[in-house]
Amino acid sequence: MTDKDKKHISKFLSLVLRHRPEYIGLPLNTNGWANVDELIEKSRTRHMNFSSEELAEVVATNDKQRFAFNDDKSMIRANQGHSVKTIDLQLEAIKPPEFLYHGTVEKFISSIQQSGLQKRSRQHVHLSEDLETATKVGSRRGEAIILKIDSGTMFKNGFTFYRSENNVWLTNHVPVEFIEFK
Ligand code: HQG
Repeated sequence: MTDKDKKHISKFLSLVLRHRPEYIGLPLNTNGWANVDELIEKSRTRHMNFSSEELAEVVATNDKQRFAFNDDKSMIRANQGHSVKTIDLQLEAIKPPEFLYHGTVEKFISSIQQSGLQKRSRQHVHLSEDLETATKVGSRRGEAIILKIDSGTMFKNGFTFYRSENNVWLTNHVPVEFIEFK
């Protein structure tokens, strides 16, 4: 498989495991898991042909470790980023670092200054532990603007934080008073 093939499969997996399982009629359980054999079989209906070995390679080499298998490798799910409302990843609430970062772009700033960081179509607001990752996230949309989040104070004020399997920090909403705009 070339890197291009892997990226193509990864994008397809993000679509069906996070956003639109109905695109291939794939059942996801309440915790977001899909049966691997079923995923492979149903993907063929959309001309996405990959073997279980190829799937394992995509999961293992994925730049952001977006997907995970269960212990016996019979099930697969996305580690975060879902928009399917009914999925509960059952993440454990944990204490965040003092500061976290969010990469965004200029056109969203005035709206963020009014309503804070909103989860939009996803289940959570996504935050990064380091500037480099936040810059990459923001750069998907243009020139990145980095917001510094006072997660330590938020936590002291009772806000809940989670960390996904692939180290993305998640929370429900970041009110403006905890955002440093520079
Ligand atoms: C913005 C990718 C206006 C927010 C990344 C962002 C990440 C507001 C966009 C993951 C707003 C939502 C998530 C407000 C937030 N007014 N705009 N009040 N509050 N926004 O894609 O954080 O490659 O849902 O700044 O690497 O960009 O898919 O979130 O620009 O980890 O694995 O609304 O997606 O990972 O966009 O990215 P998204 P995100 P994957």
